[in-house]
Amino acid sequence: MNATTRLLTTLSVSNVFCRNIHSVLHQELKVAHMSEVPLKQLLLKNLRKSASAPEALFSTYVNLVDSISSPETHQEFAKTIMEPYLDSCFIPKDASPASTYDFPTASSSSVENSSENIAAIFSQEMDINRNSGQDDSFENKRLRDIQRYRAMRKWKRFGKLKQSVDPNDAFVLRLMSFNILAQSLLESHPYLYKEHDKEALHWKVRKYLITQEILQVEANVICLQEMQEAHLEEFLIPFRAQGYDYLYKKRTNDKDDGLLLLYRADQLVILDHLKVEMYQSGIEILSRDNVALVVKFALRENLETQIVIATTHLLYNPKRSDVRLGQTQILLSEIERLAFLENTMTGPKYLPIILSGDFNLEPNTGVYKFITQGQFTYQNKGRNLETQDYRLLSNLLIPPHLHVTDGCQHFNVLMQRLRGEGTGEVMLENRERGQKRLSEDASRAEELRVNGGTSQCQTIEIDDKHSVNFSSGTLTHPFRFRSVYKHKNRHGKPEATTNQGKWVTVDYIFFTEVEPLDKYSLPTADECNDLPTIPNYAVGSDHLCLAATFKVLKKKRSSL
Ligand code: KL2
Repeated sequence: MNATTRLLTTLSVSNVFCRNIHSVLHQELKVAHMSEVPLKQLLLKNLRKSASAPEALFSTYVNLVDSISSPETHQEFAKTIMEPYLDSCFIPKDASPASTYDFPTASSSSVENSSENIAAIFSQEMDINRNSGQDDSFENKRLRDIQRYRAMRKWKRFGKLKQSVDPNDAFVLRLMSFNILAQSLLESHPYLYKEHDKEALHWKVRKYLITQEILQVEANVICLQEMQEAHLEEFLIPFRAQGYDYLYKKRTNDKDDGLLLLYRADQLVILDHLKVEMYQSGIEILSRDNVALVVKFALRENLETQIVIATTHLLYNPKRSDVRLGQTQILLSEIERLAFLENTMTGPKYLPIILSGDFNLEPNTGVYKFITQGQFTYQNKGRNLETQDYRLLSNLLIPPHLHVTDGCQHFNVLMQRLRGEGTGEVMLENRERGQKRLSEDASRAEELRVNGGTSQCQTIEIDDKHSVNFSSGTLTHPFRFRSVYKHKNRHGKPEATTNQGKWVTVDYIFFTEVEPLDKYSLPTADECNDLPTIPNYAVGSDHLCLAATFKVLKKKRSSL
């Protein structure tokens, strides 16, 4: 294990770091000298992201060390004054995990061996009953944690009666959503994992637990967030073997993780898909690297039966709910163009939609209300989308030159749909598709209709029945999303999907036009507090997974 890896996987390092801040500063300057990385920008970026200055400094240090890839530099680094006290945070090289965890066949300290042993332990399906009543060893405690976790995650039916589904009438679709915690993110925020079992943080151990839990749920569609690109190929192996195919979309720019959507290729066919980038150059509110996948599926056995499934991982920064709102507006406008079926007397008709992922926002906050109620006024709210008395948002959220209306529709798509005019081209840039925003000439033609340069509210009539708004201060969307989870148990205790200082819900499965049959129930925050902080030996990520089963009505084949 080289010095960098050791540094990054150290859990108590930030405590040590705080005690040795002078050495770190000295070291940071030394490493900065060896690196091409602009120290000031990096530090500023980390200050923005971190909860405290020491954490920012430590992240900067880690980033710097990580940026230096030559073995000589690592050697140089290994010789430095950091080493003695970093070493003290690690299991010594020759220490066997057997001494700590007493794995049945553990004989070496390699992670590979540890994970194989863990696999062996898990596959024996918990010797816990045999062991209980004997010594209260660490091993027994761990097995009890696994059992307690499993007891928390029962499948619960919607409604009292068991629904029977006639396969001639409906398809049973099970969807899972899971933020699996990219190892790179775990390693770049080591101060978050001080209290954890070190061994449970190795990617091999976490990958095993994550894969086991996903496969055991037997979903037809699996939406994963924080899939590290470098881990993708090895991660796919068991899923490929089970007949899953996939789409992957990395977050933009320098991020190395993204969204992985796996689907059962023997049951579902992809008719169309969008790899959505929220990043739009030169626009502050859309300057983050978050992405989404929007996929139009058909049943392989009945191609007329279609559904749109989308997943995303929105910005983390707890203070910038305005950014998450702008990102949601982009995402919903992309879902809108893929899910659109037809205009009817009562309004547009859409395919069934399931939208899932890590939205980094809590129930009943601004963006949640927008998604579930279809309307939200941001004007005169603070950046957290709550009322506050300074730095109020104006009527302008995302700029009109993107041609995304306040109703979450692409203006050009609407013009083509309703008037048969224009190219129907979307004005979002997309680096993966090499799609720039429309050239000046093309956009000038569009500007005749939408004044992209103004921040004034604009209303544009498309035909005698349809008009659209830009920068009105209020967003709407045409979908009636419901959440699978109600975020509280029957006693009113809040459920949780992750721990952000406290246990909270930030992951969701929203749906329209399908009938939920059952869900993989979530524990309450209080119940989560009874388990060792995740990731642990029962849960491989810092989020809990969500899953639900839906009844998708089959289209009757039109008889000739
Ligand atoms: O909460 V998350 O964790 O949905 O699992 O999504 C983000 C955060 C992820 C991608 O940005 O990285 C995590 N403190 C804690 N966690 C952070 C921080 C931070 N300062 N920055 C990013 N993440």
